Amino acid sequence: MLTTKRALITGITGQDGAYLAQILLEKGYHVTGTFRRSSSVNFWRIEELGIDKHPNLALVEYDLTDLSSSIRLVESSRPDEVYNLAAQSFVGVSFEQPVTTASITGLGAVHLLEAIRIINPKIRFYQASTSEMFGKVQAIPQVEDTPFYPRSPYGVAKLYAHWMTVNYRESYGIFGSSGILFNHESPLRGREFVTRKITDSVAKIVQNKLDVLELGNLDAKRDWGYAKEYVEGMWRILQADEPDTFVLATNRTETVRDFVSMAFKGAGVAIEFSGEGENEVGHCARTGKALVRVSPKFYRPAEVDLLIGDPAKARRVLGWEPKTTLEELCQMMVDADLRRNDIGFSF
Ligand code: NDP
Ligand code: GDR
Repeated sequence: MLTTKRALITGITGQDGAYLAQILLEKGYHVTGTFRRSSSVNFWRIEELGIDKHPNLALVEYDLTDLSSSIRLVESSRPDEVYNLAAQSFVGVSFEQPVTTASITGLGAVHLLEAIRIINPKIRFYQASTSEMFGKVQAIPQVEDTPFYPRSPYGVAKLYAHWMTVNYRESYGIFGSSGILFNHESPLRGREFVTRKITDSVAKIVQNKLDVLELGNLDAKRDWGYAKEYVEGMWRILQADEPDTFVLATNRTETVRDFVSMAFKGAGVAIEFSGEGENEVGHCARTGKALVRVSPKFYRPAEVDLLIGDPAKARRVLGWEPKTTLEELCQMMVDADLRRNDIGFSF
């Protein structure tokens, strides 16, 4: 049975916004998705998913940093559910633009919470919280009540938005829920993030369009899942009986180095690593050619060394669990990038 509900998604031009719009449209929702004004707005993700011209999808220009626009947006789109996915979401950039990051990623959420409080406190609100809030981890694995210790301006901004969501829940009875999502990837991931940078570069290397993949910290460990499954989790979080906070993760962690090996393997190349730190090199096992190098320009002033989340609460309360393995996810991304690079796809 299709729903007649209305949803507002901020950040529909991003990875999660595109997948979430797709699954909500499939469920019958009327979806308003926001994009930012720029000289050339890029809708490649919703185009690739084939939903850009869906009759139940309205695309609206919006900037999260503006309170009055937030009020007007919530008023005009009349949502039952708001999914706040818009953010300056790149951790590396947040060190260079801490104030912009605070304004978009932190304060932006409060603009929407205020709009909901003023216009219709019955609207359900989803905040895209992050495992980056655990930062320098205080327990392994991380769960909903593991103490936070963010390690970047992005993590700090997200923690502010997270607590404001809890605060509006407790102060005004707003159905404000927070998903603490661990890294989730897909063929729609931005190329600045490490997994997609790797799969895109691997595709270019095997097609002789790139010599070497340059990366930063290969020792960082992440809990990587498949984005399409995580946006389904966001929806479930807003269908729960009570507003709450949930961890979505796979409970498996691997290093960046492991992901590099997996991606090359997916393209038929075996890689061997030698050396340490800045001198570490990944060679083709067959030819000996250096295909991966470390460049300190990709190091961060403070690093999150290890993330691994236990999604037991989401499994118990929401019936949510990840299904796609990291090997399957990596292969899906490599295959998509091989295909795109082959046909000269322009993003
Ligand atoms: P993306 O970076 O792919 O998408 C972010 C979206 O926010 C884009 O549509 C972007 O628009 C939009 N945006 C940026 N600044 C503004 C602004 N000032 N006003 C309005 N919109 C803006 O992120 P993801 O899809 O990967 O992530 C979705 C959310 O989930 C983010 O909040 C992220 O921080 C969070 N998150 C992501 C995780 C992940 O692993 N992917 C894990 C945990 C949390 P534009 O295209 O114009 O830049
Ligand atoms: P992250 O993702 O910071 O976890 O944030 P990212 O893919 O950028 O980095 C993961 C780890 O890889 C290391 N790394 C590199 N990272 C990038 N981007 N480029 C490199 O060349 C490189 N080399 C090594 C990083 O140092 C890091 O340890 C993502 C974002 O989606 C956030 O918005 C989200 O909240 C978190 O995931 C959960």
